[in-house]
Amino acid sequence: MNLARTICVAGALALAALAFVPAASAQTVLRSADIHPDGYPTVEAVIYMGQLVKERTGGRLDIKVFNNASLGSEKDTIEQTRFGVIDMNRVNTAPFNNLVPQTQVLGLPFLFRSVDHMHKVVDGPIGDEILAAFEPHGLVGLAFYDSGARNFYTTRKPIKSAADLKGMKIRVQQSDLWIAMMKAFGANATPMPFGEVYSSLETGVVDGAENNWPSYESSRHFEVAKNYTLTEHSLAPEALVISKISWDKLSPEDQKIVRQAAKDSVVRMRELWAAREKASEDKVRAAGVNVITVDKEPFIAAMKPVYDSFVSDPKMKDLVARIQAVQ
Ligand code: GTR
Repeated sequence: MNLARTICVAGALALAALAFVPAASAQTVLRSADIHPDGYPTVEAVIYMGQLVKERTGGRLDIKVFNNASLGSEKDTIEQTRFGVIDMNRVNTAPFNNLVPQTQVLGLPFLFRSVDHMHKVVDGPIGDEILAAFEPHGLVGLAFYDSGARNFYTTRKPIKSAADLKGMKIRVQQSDLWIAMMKAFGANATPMPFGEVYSSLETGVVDGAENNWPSYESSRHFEVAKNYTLTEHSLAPEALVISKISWDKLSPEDQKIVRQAAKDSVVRMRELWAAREKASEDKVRAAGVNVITVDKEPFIAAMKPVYDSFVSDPKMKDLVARIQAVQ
């Protein structure tokens, strides 16, 4: 543990005492983190979940969303959620990969055949199994939200084939799986928080990044990286979690309400997501982005070493086989 991390953990523990303070009215407000701006589907979905929770508990429990990364980068807020400083968190599954290895399976390149296949997996027993895997790490998994397909975007050289990625510096989320994916493409992975990507693209620290249409649009990355290549290499969904510390303070009845409201918010989120994906695509196309379609086969073939090293133990092999068998 380095010094910065020690200080961060110590600070988190000190602050933990301040979190989850029930107001004088005996109302408990769960603080939920998100890096996205107002109106983004993940933000709206957790606000909606809060309305459900408030109604169903007669106002005893509520959720307040702190979005725009106001509580910090995803990696930092994950730590704070584990320590109970932040009650809830909506983060992509990738930053959880190193902590909760079972989440890696959801980001595996080209694993899901379609969005429908991904929905069937996360909505079924496999989804519940992966949500349960958060618990030994101080978090309770509540739901998975859509995040669409991730595509590459670059500032200068457009990616027109898998070979074009060779030697490029590509920003990835802070996950060993994602670093390995870039390595297998022959690119140099540069892990960094989402908030640093715009300036890194602008100043040439990286040649490109990858994300879905809504994040590419809302972050304004399309202004500085105008080549968007439809590789659709991962459907890694978003995860919604609550701190185990906050969870244990809730009555069993309220835990049930929170869990159900999270599940109910998934339905709303998917509607919002579909609309936003379209709106974001329209917006960036209208802004003149160079949208490139590619032959996906060489991209898929390049991912063999990732499967060889990340799907090597029997448990992971079994999980992948069960996902592939979902019709
Ligand atoms: C977005 C996702 C964020 C974050 C971001 C990133 O699609 O919603 O949670 O993971 O990508 O690339 O850092």
